[in-house]
Amino acid sequence: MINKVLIANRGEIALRIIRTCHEMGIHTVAVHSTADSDSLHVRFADEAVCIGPPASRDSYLRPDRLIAAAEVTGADAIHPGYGFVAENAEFAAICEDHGLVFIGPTAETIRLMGDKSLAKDTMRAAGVPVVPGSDGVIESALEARAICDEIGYPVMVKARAGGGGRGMRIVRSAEQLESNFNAARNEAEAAFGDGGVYVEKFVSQPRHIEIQLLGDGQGRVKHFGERECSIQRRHQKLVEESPSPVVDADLRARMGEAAVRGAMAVNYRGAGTIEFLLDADGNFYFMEMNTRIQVEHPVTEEVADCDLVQFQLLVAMGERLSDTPIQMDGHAIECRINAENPFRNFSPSPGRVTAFHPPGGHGVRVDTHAYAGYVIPPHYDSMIAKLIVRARTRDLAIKKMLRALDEFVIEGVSTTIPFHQQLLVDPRFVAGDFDTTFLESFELKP
Ligand code: MV4
Repeated sequence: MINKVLIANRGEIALRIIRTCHEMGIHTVAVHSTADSDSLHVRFADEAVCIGPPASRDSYLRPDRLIAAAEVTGADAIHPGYGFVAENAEFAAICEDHGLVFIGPTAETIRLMGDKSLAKDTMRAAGVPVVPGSDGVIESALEARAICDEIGYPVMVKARAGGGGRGMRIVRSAEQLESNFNAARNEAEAAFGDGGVYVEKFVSQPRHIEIQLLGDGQGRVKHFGERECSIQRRHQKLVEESPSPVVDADLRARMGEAAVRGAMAVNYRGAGTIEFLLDADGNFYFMEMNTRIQVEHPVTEEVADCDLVQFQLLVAMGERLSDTPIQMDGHAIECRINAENPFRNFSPSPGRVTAFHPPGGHGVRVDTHAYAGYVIPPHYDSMIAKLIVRARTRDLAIKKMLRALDEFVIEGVSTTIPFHQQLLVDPRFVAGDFDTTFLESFELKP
């Protein structure tokens, strides 16, 4: 049994986790930096512990301080949320060593999926489609040359320690290979202290489609359909939806089955996501596995009518998954509201929120830690709210989102609301005709 959970996070996700814990009768401990003393997660939790100064590396990223806070408050589990220590295998192992339940997969699984090359090898061995390329990491440009001549250009050189778009290079021809290969290796060594790279065929203009998974670590894994996440800017998602406008029941079944097969191969425990690239011909390929609850999990919760954080807690307590299939219904869209100025290259806009009026009504959900008078600190990411709507069809969901965006009042800081208002009336977005390169050519009107 878990009686008390320490939430090793801040912002909206800390609130999100506290809410589910309290519904389940589980006590909560918030941790916070000195910059977050007035945050809602501190007020909503049963107890709070200050773990350091504003910089994340001195507070939210410090395993020793998180473990000490859990020990002094008598917490028996730690929920990492997303970001910070959520995919830190060493932290998960430290929790286990201290008799604390890490709410997530085993340290072993986190480590395996954190190595993008090993993750790919694992998925290939499990029969999950992967992009053609090298078998594991490559030691020399000469070795890369032989593989690339076989698979054909363009290719991508990816860092084993990368992920989320970090440490990647496109190589368009054999002449560019040696210089790009060496540059990628040096960059990876400098950025991650790990120069291991691998190569694969470049998939042009793919969609990013991910499958939500839940495993019980006892041999059962379920999927909750897909999320369409192609609306991204510099590897930051801005809008997510479920279902994808291009995924039909057959493709969903095949992608879901592949993702479940991959997760079963590692006897996955907890909530996780398998990201796929979907090409223009309808072929899908494993890209990465995220071993955490993700920012965009609410769109799945809305269409599957479930609480994924509750599922995380239940499987962490050893509960088995039932084999009743997940029923999905309707359409959900999430817009990330960031304190950024979309007219100034999305530059951060921290500071005091002088007025805050979130939208409401049927099918509207706002996950936020902001309030009138809240001061957005400059030290953390700029997301201040997630606006999620749910309706019977995609068209109705878009209309509802536009109505909700129109109602949303946030004063004192710039936000991405005007960006969303223009995106959601773009004919290509409305038609579902977009891929991961869409925002490169999207022009925001002044
Ligand atoms: C790719 C790719 C095309 N071909 N791999 C970006 C994030 C990282 N997880 C992998 N990424 C990509 N890998 C091959 N073989 C294109 C991307 C990519 C991308 C993927 C998903 C969402 C947005 C993207 C933006 C640029 C590149």
